[in-house]
Amino acid sequence: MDRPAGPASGDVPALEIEEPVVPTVDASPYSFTFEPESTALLVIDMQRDFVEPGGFGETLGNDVGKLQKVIPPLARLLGAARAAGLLVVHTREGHLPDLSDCPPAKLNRGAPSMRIGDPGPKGRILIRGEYGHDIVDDLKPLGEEPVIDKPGKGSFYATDLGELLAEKGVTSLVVTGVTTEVCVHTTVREANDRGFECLVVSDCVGSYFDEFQEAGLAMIAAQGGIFGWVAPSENLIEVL
Ligand code: C5J
Repeated sequence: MDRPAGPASGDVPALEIEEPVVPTVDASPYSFTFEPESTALLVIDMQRDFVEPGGFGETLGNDVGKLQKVIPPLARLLGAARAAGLLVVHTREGHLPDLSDCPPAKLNRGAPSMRIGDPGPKGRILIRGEYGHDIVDDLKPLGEEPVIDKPGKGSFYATDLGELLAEKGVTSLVVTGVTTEVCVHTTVREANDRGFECLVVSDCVGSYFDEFQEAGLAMIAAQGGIFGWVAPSENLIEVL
């Protein structure tokens, strides 16, 4: 019987199959691995209202300078993530001009120097469309990057973030922004329940309170990573 031309099967050289390199970040409580195609960088609420004088954060009696140290490392990470082709999603906390999406409990709570909607030096406090509500210049979103406006602390509540991430095939989130124990935590906790693998970047999240920053990060990685992983930006940038 005719045999097909070519070497006998025993002579076929073994094919060298290259394993794809999966980026691995040195993180706590153990290494975080991710596929860049299914990972998004989430930049939470880096708005003038939280990080600059005259905004919502300051009306609550906070030292906004504490959040400004997040900007340089986050700008570097943002550059590296964009260069690596990661999806970048920004969020902004704020309300409609008529306050119809602001629960009375949020509006009337405490004794701030100005309330949500009051006129401040950067426009009406925490109101969409105002100068103070927008993202700081150093972290300005690029045209194609989604910006999610949210009325709450969590990034999923009353937004289409869940649908957007599903549509883009995102399963892992690199989480940055402010504040660690409020909007970052609320978002990471829900993201974890929704099945996302979350890496919180320790020097790219910030709090007005040093003790909350420390405890907030510890809570993420405690109990074997109950909400996710924590690593400094340099460990992530190294592998992007
Ligand atoms: C707060 C936020 N702290 N973005 N908002 O009220 O964390």
